Amino acid sequence: MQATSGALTRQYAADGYVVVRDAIDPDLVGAANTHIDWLLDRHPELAPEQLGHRLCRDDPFWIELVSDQRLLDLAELFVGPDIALFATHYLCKPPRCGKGVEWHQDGAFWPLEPMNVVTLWLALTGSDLENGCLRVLPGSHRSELAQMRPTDRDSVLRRRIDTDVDEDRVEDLVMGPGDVEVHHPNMVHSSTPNRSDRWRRALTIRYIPTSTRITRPDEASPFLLRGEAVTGLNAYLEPPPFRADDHFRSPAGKVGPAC
Ligand SMILES: O=C(O)CCC(=O)C(=O)O
Repeated sequence: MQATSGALTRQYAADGYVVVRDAIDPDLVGAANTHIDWLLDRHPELAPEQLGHRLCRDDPFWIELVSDQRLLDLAELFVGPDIALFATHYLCKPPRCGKGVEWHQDGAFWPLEPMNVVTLWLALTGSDLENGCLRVLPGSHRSELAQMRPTDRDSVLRRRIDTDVDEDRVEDLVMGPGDVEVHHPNMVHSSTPNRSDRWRRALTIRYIPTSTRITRPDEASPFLLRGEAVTGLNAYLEPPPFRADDHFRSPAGKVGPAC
């Protein structure tokens, strides 16, 4: 049985993250995986870890995906009813060579005022320690944003927080496709490289309440997804119209414009 919304927000407040099992159905997970394959074909110049949010600005399927009502209902528990997209990335780790992500707090990178934002991390394959699961430090969201320092590790970020992480307190989040992890911008987290023969794929979605100002709009992909905008605060993009020759069409027909 799914946890109630009260249980989810209580665990988030206590730990800085919470996992919701089977939030998204296998058809939509399958469609997102086919979308990733399509993107990788069209963008051989991009590493699978770096299918970044600028691509979503002209991708109707991607905007439909992050507008899924189940995801927005979850986001609403943490940011309220007026919800905008700030950014979204597919972070995919190929078998054997997929890179890890060093310890960090997301808020250290983001041009948001105030830092009121929530991440939904949607698992699109299984993830475990061998293929590159998320690792989190429960309760670390109560600490301030720490300084970052460069690292010479071959990781997605090439920077890490400049404080020690107590490995004894770390939780490794083993997740199945369709599970969603929700996390706070100050929560310290990382992920392992992929040492397995399997892909590890996930979609990160950063949702803000419309009362959060994006201070450097060129670093964002702002779309109003639910509720009302605050006048004069952020300039939202129009949802891209579907063009059959240019855009991905969901094979399952579950998401995306009708033919
Ligand atoms: O997907 C990963 O491996 C890391 C994701 C992450 O660091 C994030 O969502 O902030």
